[in-house]
Amino acid sequence: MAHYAIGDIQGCFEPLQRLLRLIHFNPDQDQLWLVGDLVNRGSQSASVLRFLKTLPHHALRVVLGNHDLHFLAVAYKLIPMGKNDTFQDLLEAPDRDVLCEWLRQQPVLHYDKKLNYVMTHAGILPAWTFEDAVKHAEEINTVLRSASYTDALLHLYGDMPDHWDENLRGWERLRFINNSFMRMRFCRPDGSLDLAFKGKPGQQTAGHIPWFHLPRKITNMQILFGHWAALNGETDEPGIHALDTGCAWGHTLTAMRLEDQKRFSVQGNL
Ligand SMILES: [Mn+2]
Repeated sequence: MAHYAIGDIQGCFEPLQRLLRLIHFNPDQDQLWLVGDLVNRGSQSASVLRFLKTLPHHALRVVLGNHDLHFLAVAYKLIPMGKNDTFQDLLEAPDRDVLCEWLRQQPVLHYDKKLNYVMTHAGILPAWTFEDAVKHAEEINTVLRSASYTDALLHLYGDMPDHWDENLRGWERLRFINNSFMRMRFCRPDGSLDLAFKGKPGQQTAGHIPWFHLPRKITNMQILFGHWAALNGETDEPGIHALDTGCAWGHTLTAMRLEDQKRFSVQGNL
Protein backbone atom coordinates (compact mmCIF):
# COMPACT_ATOMS: atom_id res chain seq x y z
CA MET A 1 0.00 0.00 0.00
CA ALA A 2 1.27 3.47 -0.90
CA HIS A 3 -0.02 6.98 -0.29
CA TYR A 4 0.29 9.58 -3.05
CA ALA A 5 -0.28 13.31 -2.61
CA ILE A 6 -1.31 14.94 -5.88
CA GLY A 7 -1.21 18.64 -6.80
CA ASP A 8 -3.99 20.88 -8.10
CA ILE A 9 -5.96 18.94 -10.75
CA GLN A 10 -8.12 21.90 -11.86
CA GLY A 11 -10.38 19.98 -14.19
CA CYS A 12 -7.49 18.20 -15.96
CA PHE A 13 -9.07 14.75 -16.03
CA GLU A 14 -6.99 13.25 -18.81
CA PRO A 15 -3.59 14.14 -17.26
CA LEU A 16 -4.89 12.76 -13.95
CA GLN A 17 -5.63 9.43 -15.61
CA ARG A 18 -2.15 9.36 -17.15
CA LEU A 19 -0.60 10.13 -13.77
CA LEU A 20 -2.57 7.33 -12.08
CA ARG A 21 -1.35 4.90 -14.75
CA LEU A 22 2.23 6.10 -14.26
CA ILE A 23 2.12 5.35 -10.53
CA HIS A 24 0.16 2.10 -11.08
CA PHE A 25 -2.50 3.40 -8.73
CA ASN A 26 -4.49 0.53 -7.25
CA PRO A 27 -7.69 1.79 -5.58
CA ASP A 28 -7.93 -1.44 -3.58
CA GLN A 29 -4.57 -0.83 -1.92
CA ASP A 30 -3.33 2.72 -2.43
CA GLN A 31 -4.60 6.06 -1.14
CA LEU A 32 -4.67 9.38 -2.99
CA TRP A 33 -4.35 12.66 -1.10
CA LEU A 34 -5.56 15.61 -3.19
CA VAL A 35 -4.57 19.16 -2.21
CA GLY A 36 -7.76 20.72 -3.58
CA ASP A 37 -8.68 22.91 -6.54
CA LEU A 38 -10.12 19.85 -8.19
CA VAL A 39 -12.14 21.97 -10.61
CA ASN A 40 -11.89 25.05 -12.86
CA ARG A 41 -9.28 26.25 -15.40
CA GLY A 42 -9.20 22.84 -17.10
CA SER A 43 -12.10 21.66 -19.25
CA GLN A 44 -13.16 18.41 -17.56
CA SER A 45 -14.20 19.37 -14.04
CA ALA A 46 -17.29 17.11 -14.11
CA SER A 47 -15.25 14.08 -15.16
CA VAL A 48 -12.75 14.71 -12.35
CA LEU A 49 -15.41 14.83 -9.62
CA ARG A 50 -17.39 11.93 -11.07
CA PHE A 51 -14.27 9.77 -11.14
CA LEU A 52 -13.21 10.66 -7.59
CA LYS A 53 -16.69 9.95 -6.28
CA THR A 54 -16.49 6.38 -7.64
CA LEU A 55 -13.32 5.55 -5.70
CA PRO A 56 -13.68 3.38 -2.61
CA HIS A 57 -13.75 5.46 0.56
CA HIS A 58 -10.36 4.28 1.81
CA ALA A 59 -8.66 5.21 -1.48
CA LEU A 60 -9.21 8.97 -1.33
CA ARG A 61 -8.54 11.93 0.96
CA VAL A 62 -9.40 15.40 -0.35
CA VAL A 63 -9.09 18.91 1.05
CA LEU A 64 -10.98 21.86 -0.40
CA GLY A 65 -9.34 24.66 -2.38
CA ASN A 66 -10.44 28.18 -3.25
CA HIS A 67 -11.58 27.14 -6.75
CA ASP A 68 -13.71 24.38 -5.25
CA LEU A 69 -15.49 26.85 -2.97
CA HIS A 70 -15.81 29.35 -5.83
CA PHE A 71 -17.45 26.69 -7.99
CA LEU A 72 -19.90 25.87 -5.19
CA ALA A 73 -20.79 29.55 -4.77
CA VAL A 74 -21.57 29.79 -8.51
CA ALA A 75 -23.43 26.46 -8.57
CA TYR A 76 -25.63 27.58 -5.67
CA LYS A 77 -26.30 30.82 -7.61
CA LEU A 78 -24.73 33.03 -4.94
CA ILE A 79 -22.38 34.76 -7.37
CA PRO A 80 -22.12 34.85 -11.18
CA MET A 81 -19.62 32.75 -13.08
CA GLY A 82 -16.39 34.67 -13.75
CA LYS A 83 -15.08 35.22 -17.26
CA ASN A 84 -12.11 32.89 -16.64
CA ASP A 85 -14.18 30.11 -15.11
CA THR A 86 -14.30 26.89 -17.11
CA PHE A 87 -16.65 24.67 -15.12
CA GLN A 88 -19.62 25.01 -17.46
CA ASP A 89 -19.57 21.22 -17.96
CA LEU A 90 -20.08 20.74 -14.24
CA LEU A 91 -22.85 23.35 -13.98
CA GLU A 92 -24.72 21.57 -16.78
CA ALA A 93 -24.00 18.03 -15.59
CA PRO A 94 -27.10 15.90 -14.93
CA ASP A 95 -25.49 14.75 -11.68
CA ARG A 96 -24.33 18.22 -10.61
CA ASP A 97 -26.36 18.24 -7.40
CA VAL A 98 -24.80 15.06 -6.05
CA LEU A 99 -21.34 16.20 -7.16
CA CYS A 100 -21.85 19.55 -5.38
CA GLU A 101 -22.97 17.79 -2.22
CA TRP A 102 -20.01 15.45 -2.35
CA LEU A 103 -17.62 18.38 -2.78
CA ARG A 104 -19.22 20.41 0.01
CA GLN A 105 -18.71 17.58 2.49
CA GLN A 106 -14.93 17.49 1.95
CA PRO A 107 -12.76 18.89 4.75
CA VAL A 108 -10.29 21.75 4.80
CA LEU A 109 -7.44 19.81 6.40
CA HIS A 110 -6.33 16.19 6.45
CA TYR A 111 -3.62 14.56 8.53
CA ASP A 112 -2.24 11.16 9.35
CA LYS A 113 -0.34 10.96 12.62
CA LYS A 114 1.32 7.68 11.75
CA LEU A 115 2.60 8.93 8.40
CA ASN A 116 3.31 12.31 10.07
CA TYR A 117 1.83 14.38 7.22
CA VAL A 118 -0.72 17.19 7.29
CA MET A 119 -2.32 18.57 4.11
CA THR A 120 -4.26 21.75 3.31
CA HIS A 121 -4.76 23.66 0.07
CA ALA A 122 -2.56 26.74 0.59
CA GLY A 123 -0.62 25.97 3.76
CA ILE A 124 -0.84 26.52 7.50
CA LEU A 125 -0.53 29.92 9.15
CA PRO A 126 2.95 30.01 10.75
CA ALA A 127 1.51 31.22 14.08
CA TRP A 128 -0.70 28.16 14.47
CA THR A 129 0.26 24.94 16.20
CA PHE A 130 -0.95 21.67 14.70
CA GLU A 131 -3.73 21.60 17.32
CA ASP A 132 -4.75 25.16 16.39
CA ALA A 133 -4.85 24.25 12.69
CA VAL A 134 -7.01 21.16 13.30
CA LYS A 135 -9.39 23.16 15.50
CA HIS A 136 -9.72 26.06 13.04
CA ALA A 137 -10.16 23.76 10.04
CA GLU A 138 -13.02 22.11 11.90
CA GLU A 139 -14.69 25.51 12.30
CA ILE A 140 -14.84 25.81 8.49
CA ASN A 141 -15.88 22.17 8.00
CA THR A 142 -18.71 22.66 10.45
CA VAL A 143 -20.20 25.74 8.80
CA LEU A 144 -19.88 24.33 5.25
CA ARG A 145 -21.72 21.18 6.36
CA SER A 146 -24.39 23.13 8.24
CA ALA A 147 -27.73 24.44 6.98
CA SER A 148 -26.18 27.91 6.65
CA TYR A 149 -23.61 26.85 4.04
CA THR A 150 -24.86 29.34 1.45
CA ASP A 151 -24.45 32.16 3.96
CA ALA A 152 -20.94 30.91 4.66
CA LEU A 153 -19.93 30.70 1.00
CA LEU A 154 -20.98 34.32 0.52
CA HIS A 155 -19.31 35.65 3.65
CA LEU A 156 -16.00 33.88 3.11
CA TYR A 157 -15.23 36.22 0.17
CA GLY A 158 -12.90 39.13 0.94
CA ASP A 159 -9.32 39.86 2.03
CA MET A 160 -9.95 41.24 5.52
CA PRO A 161 -9.19 40.82 8.34
CA ASP A 162 -5.55 40.08 7.55
CA HIS A 163 -4.25 39.68 11.14
CA TRP A 164 -5.04 36.63 13.23
CA ASP A 165 -6.54 37.24 16.62
CA GLU A 166 -7.99 34.41 18.70
CA ASN A 167 -10.71 36.88 19.73
CA LEU A 168 -12.03 37.28 16.17
CA ARG A 169 -15.63 36.14 15.98
CA GLY A 170 -18.33 35.45 13.39
CA TRP A 171 -17.69 35.76 9.67
CA GLU A 172 -14.50 37.76 10.21
CA ARG A 173 -13.00 34.86 12.11
CA LEU A 174 -14.11 32.27 9.54
CA ARG A 175 -12.97 34.45 6.64
CA PHE A 176 -9.48 34.77 8.09
CA ILE A 177 -9.25 31.04 8.79
CA ASN A 178 -10.50 30.16 5.33
CA ASN A 179 -8.13 32.61 3.63
CA SER A 180 -5.22 31.09 5.54
CA PHE A 181 -6.04 27.56 4.47
CA MET A 182 -7.09 28.30 0.89
CA ARG A 183 -5.53 31.53 -0.42
CA MET A 184 -2.35 32.29 1.55
CA ARG A 185 0.93 32.80 -0.34
CA PHE A 186 2.87 35.75 1.05
CA CYS A 187 2.82 36.98 4.61
CA ARG A 188 4.22 40.18 6.07
CA PRO A 189 7.12 39.97 8.53
CA ASP A 190 4.61 40.24 11.40
CA GLY A 191 2.88 37.08 10.17
CA SER A 192 -0.21 38.79 8.76
CA LEU A 193 -1.66 37.72 5.40
CA ASP A 194 -0.80 39.73 2.30
CA LEU A 195 -3.43 38.42 -0.10
CA ALA A 196 -3.25 41.37 -2.50
CA PHE A 197 0.43 40.92 -3.32
CA LYS A 198 0.79 39.14 -6.65
CA GLY A 199 4.57 39.06 -7.07
CA LYS A 200 6.43 35.97 -8.11
CA PRO A 201 8.40 34.03 -5.49
CA GLY A 202 11.99 35.23 -5.43
CA GLN A 203 11.06 38.62 -6.87
CA GLN A 204 9.24 39.95 -3.84
CA THR A 205 10.45 42.92 -1.85
CA ALA A 206 11.52 42.63 1.78
CA GLY A 207 8.01 43.14 3.16
CA HIS A 208 6.61 40.00 1.53
CA ILE A 209 7.69 36.57 2.71
CA PRO A 210 6.38 33.20 1.49
CA TRP A 211 4.40 31.80 4.46
CA PHE A 212 6.70 28.77 4.74
CA HIS A 213 9.80 30.95 5.24
CA LEU A 214 8.45 32.58 8.41
CA PRO A 215 9.29 30.98 11.77
CA ARG A 216 6.50 28.47 12.36
CA LYS A 217 4.99 26.48 15.19
CA ILE A 218 4.70 23.20 13.28
CA THR A 219 8.22 21.85 13.00
CA ASN A 220 7.83 18.12 13.55
CA MET A 221 5.33 17.25 10.81
CA GLN A 222 5.58 17.20 7.02
CA ILE A 223 3.25 19.80 5.45
CA LEU A 224 1.69 19.25 2.00
CA PHE A 225 0.07 22.06 0.02
CA GLY A 226 -0.84 23.16 -3.50
CA HIS A 227 -2.34 26.46 -4.71
CA TRP A 228 0.91 28.17 -5.74
CA ALA A 229 1.87 27.07 -9.24
CA ALA A 230 4.61 29.68 -9.57
CA LEU A 231 6.66 27.75 -6.99
CA ASN A 232 6.82 24.90 -9.50
CA GLY A 233 6.86 22.39 -6.65
CA GLU A 234 9.83 23.85 -4.77
CA THR A 235 10.06 25.58 -1.41
CA ASP A 236 13.70 25.05 -0.32
CA GLU A 237 12.23 24.36 3.10
CA PRO A 238 12.69 20.89 4.62
CA GLY A 239 9.37 19.25 5.42
CA ILE A 240 7.28 21.70 3.37
CA HIS A 241 6.09 20.12 0.14
CA ALA A 242 4.64 22.24 -2.68
CA LEU A 243 2.64 20.11 -5.10
CA ASP A 244 0.99 22.49 -7.57
CA THR A 245 3.11 22.28 -10.70
CA GLY A 246 0.70 24.13 -13.00
CA CYS A 247 -1.12 21.31 -14.76
CA ALA A 248 -3.85 23.65 -15.98
CA TRP A 249 -1.23 26.04 -17.40
CA GLY A 250 0.43 23.45 -19.64
CA HIS A 251 3.06 22.46 -17.10
CA THR A 252 2.82 19.22 -15.16
CA LEU A 253 0.66 17.29 -12.73
CA THR A 254 2.69 15.90 -9.85
CA ALA A 255 2.25 13.08 -7.36
CA MET A 256 4.52 12.58 -4.37
CA ARG A 257 4.65 9.16 -2.71
CA LEU A 258 4.50 9.90 1.00
CA GLU A 259 6.49 6.85 2.05
CA ASP A 260 9.70 7.90 0.28
CA GLN A 261 8.88 11.40 -1.06
CA LYS A 262 9.61 10.27 -4.60
CA ARG A 263 7.88 12.48 -7.15
CA PHE A 264 6.13 11.43 -10.37
CA SER A 265 4.79 13.80 -12.99
CA VAL A 266 3.04 13.90 -16.33
CA GLN A 267 2.57 16.67 -18.87
CA GLY A 268 -0.58 18.69 -18.23
CA ASN A 269 -3.04 20.02 -20.74
CA LEU A 270 -1.50 22.11 -23.50
MN1 LIG B 1 -5.89 27.52 -5.23
